[in-house]
Amino acid sequence: MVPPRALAYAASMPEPFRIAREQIERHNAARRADLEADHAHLGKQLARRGLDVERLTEAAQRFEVAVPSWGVGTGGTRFARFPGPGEPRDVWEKLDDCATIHQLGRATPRVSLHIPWDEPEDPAALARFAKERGLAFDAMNSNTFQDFPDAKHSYKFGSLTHTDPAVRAQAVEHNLHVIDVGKKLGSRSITVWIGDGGNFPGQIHFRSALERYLESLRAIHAKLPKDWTLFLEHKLYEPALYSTVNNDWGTSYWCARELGERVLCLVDLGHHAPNTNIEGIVARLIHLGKLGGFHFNDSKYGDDDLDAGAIDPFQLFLIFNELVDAARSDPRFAPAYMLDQSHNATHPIESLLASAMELQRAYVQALIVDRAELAAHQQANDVLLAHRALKRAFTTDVEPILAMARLRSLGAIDPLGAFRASGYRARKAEERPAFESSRSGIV
Ligand code: RM4
Ligand code: MN
Ligand code: MN
Repeated sequence: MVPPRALAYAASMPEPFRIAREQIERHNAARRADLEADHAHLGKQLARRGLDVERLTEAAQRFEVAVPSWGVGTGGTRFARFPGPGEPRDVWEKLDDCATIHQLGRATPRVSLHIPWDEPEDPAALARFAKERGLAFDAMNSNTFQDFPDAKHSYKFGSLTHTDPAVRAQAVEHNLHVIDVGKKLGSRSITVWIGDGGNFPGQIHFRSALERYLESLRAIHAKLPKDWTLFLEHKLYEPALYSTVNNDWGTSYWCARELGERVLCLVDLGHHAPNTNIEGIVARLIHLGKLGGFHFNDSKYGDDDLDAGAIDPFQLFLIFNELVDAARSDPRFAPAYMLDQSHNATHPIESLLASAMELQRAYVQALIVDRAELAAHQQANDVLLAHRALKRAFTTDVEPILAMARLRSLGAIDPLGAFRASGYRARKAEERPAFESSRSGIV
């Protein structure tokens, strides 16, 4: 199947619709005076707390999180997917949507690709295409959790940990291929998440499966470019429903430690049992020097892949509280931030915009925690005041800082409002008629 964008080029069709700079300027002009007043007022309030609103606004402007290419397609559940009109049909159109997200929100300059879902025929052309749109590539993601038509071996019973060395070799080879593609795109990391595990007690020998995992990772690590990082992503369950090989942060940590310095742990918020203290896990991994990055999302029951901050914004804040705390003592501390969400019921562009904003909010709120005060209350065992010190930051409405950061970075004061007013959705629905095999998002 020839990708639609290639067809479009062939027929020299008009360039796809983009939101014009003037549209955003008009949108901002109508909101600017109110924002300036709100920002100045918040500045006065924060000054009373010894905080400089300008520095906070600059910090908000610097905040970045990568978007997942698979997040711009409509997601689905294992029951059904309800694709919306105009959803991207290939990696080029996905990048167009990612560019729109960054154009309005200014916090998402990088895209994380999934191979082979996003396999580029010509990586150099894709890299140019992204650059033209002000985008770069973040971590690459390998996929050995499903079978693809040309594959020799099936991953039905595992990939990197399969009992058959031939299947493991194929999975290792795939990861090396993903690294190769990533090198051509300017990426510097790969995230390995596998679905390997068992559905029934007795199916898998726990200890040998973990040894096989490590052995396969060693083979990948041996060929990892020197300036690359390998992220290990643990997950409690699913698709394996009884046991999973890399099922928790402890296992992930042990593997990362066995493998070497350039192997770090990646925390996907959805990959824990309900009510797990994820900020505690984050603190542990920071302490052990193995926190590599995040897949941000939110959840209520399982790996729900709901929008970051949608269910438990306080948890998100507490995670950023740990991150900000760690960055104070180590200026080089810079874990990779990525979103990993599935948008089943919302427009993906809107959800990704809103999610990046929620992360930025949690980050700025964490920046305004009075750490000296918090430390003093902790030292004195003043439980309630220590807690209040966090709550005071969490309940501060920092929206004017976020909006001002966007305005100063040439984004939209109200990205969702600007997106709705832009006509983007209707134009894409016309430009991108669904074709039979078009698939985006996770089902
Ligand atoms: C997994 C995990 C991985 C993502 C896949 C699609 O649950 O979160 O990061 O690549 O889903
Ligand atoms: Mn993930
Ligand atoms: Mn997941």
